[in-house]
Amino acid sequence: MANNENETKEERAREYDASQIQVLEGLEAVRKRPGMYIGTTSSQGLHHLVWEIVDNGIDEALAGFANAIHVTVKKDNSITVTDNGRGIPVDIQKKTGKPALETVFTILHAGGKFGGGGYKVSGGLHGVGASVVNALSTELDVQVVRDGKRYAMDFTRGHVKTPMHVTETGLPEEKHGTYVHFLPDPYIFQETTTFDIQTLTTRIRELAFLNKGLRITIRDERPETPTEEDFLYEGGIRHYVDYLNKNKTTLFEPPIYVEGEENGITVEVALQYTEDYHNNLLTFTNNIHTYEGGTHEEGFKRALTRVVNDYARQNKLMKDSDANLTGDDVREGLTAVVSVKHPDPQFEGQTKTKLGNSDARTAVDHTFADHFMRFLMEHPDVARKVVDKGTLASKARVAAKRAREVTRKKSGLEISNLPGKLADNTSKDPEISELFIVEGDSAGGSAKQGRSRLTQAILPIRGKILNVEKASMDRILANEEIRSMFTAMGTGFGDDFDVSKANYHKLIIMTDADVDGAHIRTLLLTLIYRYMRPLLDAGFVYIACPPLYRVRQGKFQRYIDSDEELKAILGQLAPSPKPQIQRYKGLGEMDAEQLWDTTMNPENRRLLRVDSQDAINADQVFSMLMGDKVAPRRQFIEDNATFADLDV
Ligand code: TTJ
Repeated sequence: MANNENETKEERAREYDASQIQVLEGLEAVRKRPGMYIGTTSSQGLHHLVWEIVDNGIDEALAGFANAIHVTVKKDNSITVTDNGRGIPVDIQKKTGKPALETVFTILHAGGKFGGGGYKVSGGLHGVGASVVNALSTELDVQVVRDGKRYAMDFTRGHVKTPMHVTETGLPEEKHGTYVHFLPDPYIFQETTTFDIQTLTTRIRELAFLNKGLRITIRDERPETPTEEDFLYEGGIRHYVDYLNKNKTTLFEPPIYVEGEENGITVEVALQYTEDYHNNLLTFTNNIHTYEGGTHEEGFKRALTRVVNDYARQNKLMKDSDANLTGDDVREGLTAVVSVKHPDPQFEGQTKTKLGNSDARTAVDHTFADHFMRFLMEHPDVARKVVDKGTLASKARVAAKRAREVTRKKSGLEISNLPGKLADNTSKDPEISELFIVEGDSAGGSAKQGRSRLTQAILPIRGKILNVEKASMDRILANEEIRSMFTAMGTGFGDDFDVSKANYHKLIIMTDADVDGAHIRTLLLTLIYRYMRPLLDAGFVYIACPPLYRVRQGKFQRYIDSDEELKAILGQLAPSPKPQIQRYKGLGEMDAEQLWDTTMNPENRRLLRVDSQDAINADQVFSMLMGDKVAPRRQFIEDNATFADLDV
């Protein structure tokens, strides 16, 4: 629009031939309903733009023509992505009379059509392409280096600003490649246009793991001294497993790695066992994390269970009369990454992250089973450890089941029999009911007095609860504090866990704002993460934020959360009289009214919602904080002195 201001009406009319109108209608539609194309215009949608562009470079790398991708966040929160591939084609297309390059950035879904035979393997969940990014950016400029020339073109909000031309100035270096620079439109991304370097780095590391031999760098030019990280894994997902297990004690080294192909589906599996009681199984299809699993995951699980049982029976590691090890048994302590590349993936499920193609099930099953059986036969010592681990898990499972049955009968996990220390709220509506888990009996007492009886229930817990990271299920079930949490929530335990039965839609952890409090919070979060995860997924878990200080000056009173804020306030209160500052060391130091005012009253309080989006990081953090390796824990605690905002 803007660039055409000097043209006459007639000229403009002529230009708007049928195809042009289509283009504009297409991109207007994207701007009208961005959610339809990128899911959301939240921070997540903002980051999605980067992946849409990066995916194109990855496709070029997967086709064998590029081996490096560079992502940069510029000072103004714009993004550049470059690859050293062949460069987007620039030839004039017959059908449109326009350069292919222009089409890529202006026609919806154009990306895949330039595959030159190869199929498009990567592609974000929405896989909508560069034109959507263009439509949602106030500025986008692209340069292509190929055939000894450099071509450039730029756009604003999807409209061509400068048509494609050959240029001398710009970005040299590579003999061929593509450079894209874009600035997201704040009109679209009203929540935020600030990129989070952690989010970008985590996904870029993951992409490097998933595409072995591909170098991906991420540079952040916003800080005074720019930061840069470089990811290149020749071993691909083998190194992913190493990375996931870095804080765990493993049963053998290095991870087992399997690669194969069946019916055009590429299959890679890497796995390793640890001394943990949990498993960590990540599956991917075309670089997309399939959170909900699907056929590839089923194929893997089925093959793993079958092979371990077959091996154990063939080698007399099990008695004929023994029951088979279950899937859960053979997955105890397992860390595995399953990555498939499928020419035509069908994504299903609530979040479209469940693979539906049945040929992926057999491809993974066959590829993995053959290789894994051979591996076990060639490594009897490792095989023995795997079978032993499964056998132990099976025994613990049977014991836990018995313990659970006994507990349930005796006293335990029934809603009718609420724990004695619980001060329940009067409303029976879970939607408005909140359960505060409070550190210490004295704070528990204040909380009971100060609360809103209708909506707030209080469950005090004594000090450090059991560390579930180091305990088997039967021990966890025997623990009083933990049992009372499950009983109060009403959700059941283990296989019976049912989030729809939750008595409270807010579970609020309220601990002191000190190191001990942080430790207790971490213990509680570990318990929730390992055994009540659906609560996290449902967004029911919160952390209360008690203040650090209260500042008073005459009638003025304010609760303060951080030292910075305190400084700022004291600066504002500079004229006499001298402000009084009270520092709160623990919740116990606040009386009921203060506790209500500062931490419990929905009108004033601050709650942090805990989400499990980043399950990988959480798994690592918990293994590190709660597991048996001391060095990484010490390091982490040093790095995060108060572990103030443990973001899981
Ligand atoms: C397609 O087939 C002919 C030769 O070029 C192929 C191609 O499109 N290559 C290509 C596209 N390489 N890199 C891109 C690309 C890179 C980025 C960073 C962004 C976009 C939109 C495309």
